[in-house]
Amino acid sequence: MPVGWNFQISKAHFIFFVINITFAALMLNGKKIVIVLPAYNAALTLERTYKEIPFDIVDDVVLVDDNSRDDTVGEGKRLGIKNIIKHEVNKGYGGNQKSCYKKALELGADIVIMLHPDYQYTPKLVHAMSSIIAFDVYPVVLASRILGRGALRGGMPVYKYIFNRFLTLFENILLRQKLSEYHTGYRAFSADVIRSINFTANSDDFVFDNEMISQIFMNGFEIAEVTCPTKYFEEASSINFSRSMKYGRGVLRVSLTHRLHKWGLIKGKLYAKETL
Ligand SMILES: Nc1nc2c(ncn2[C@@H]2O[C@H](COP(=O)(O)OP(=O)(O)O)[C@@H](O)[C@H]2O)c(=O)[nH]1
Ligand SMILES: [Mg+2]
Repeated sequence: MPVGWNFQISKAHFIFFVINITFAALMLNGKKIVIVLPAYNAALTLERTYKEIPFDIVDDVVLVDDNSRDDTVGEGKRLGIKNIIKHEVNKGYGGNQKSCYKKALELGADIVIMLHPDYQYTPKLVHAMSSIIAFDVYPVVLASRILGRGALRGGMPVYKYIFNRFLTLFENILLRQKLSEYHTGYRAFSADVIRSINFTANSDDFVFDNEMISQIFMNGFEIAEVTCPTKYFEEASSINFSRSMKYGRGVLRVSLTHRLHKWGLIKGKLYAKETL
């Protein structure tokens, strides 16, 4: 009977409509948000970090274990994390993030948030950071420990604070930007930004983070910052003085390369237009 048939269709439409509305309400402006956790010996802090993730807007979590010596993977499975990647060899912090971003793009993320699983940065800022991107205010957001006054009070070692300030000043001058810091491990990106930069060309070491910011600015994107509390405790910090020095030298190199490339004096290999 045509009338009954029409009624059936409209009922189906109605259900479809309700489901859509429900999903849209659970998402942030219809955006798929994926949190990536680059992990190395994070078994002791993973649960605390994971439990604070706001799953009212976060759709997926990716845990990449860089061949930890502890049972980070077992802990991730116990918590029910669906996307776990284990590196069979230790690739380094940058190598870890490469796997993170590839997987997040594969999952169809619109917004990707990189959060250290060492519970150093509060997941409670995920809403704020995601909103800035989801509503097209800025395509990248960094959670800055330096914007407020709490970095030293929160336990950041004095030498790290001084290096942070010095490297930030140097980098701001050479990149002609005005960030409060380039060294935070808490960052949110629109997936379009990640796709537009050749992040696979970056270092596998800590300087990866800095190279990524340089590539983002080189491609003409703007970066926003939100104030983030600083928390240093034993399990949250393992980088020692000599590794920090190595990172610092890398930052100086990235900043100089950025400027020389901008002036057209060299061709920086990180800025070649090879995208995923
Ligand atoms: N993949 C990988 N990650 C590492 C390694 N060493 C440290 N990390 C991670 O890099 C991030 C920053 O290191 P962390 O010691 O917390 O630095 P800090 O908090 O700035 O003092 C953390 O998420 C660590 O788990 C490593 O050898 N390989
Ligand atoms: Mg840390």
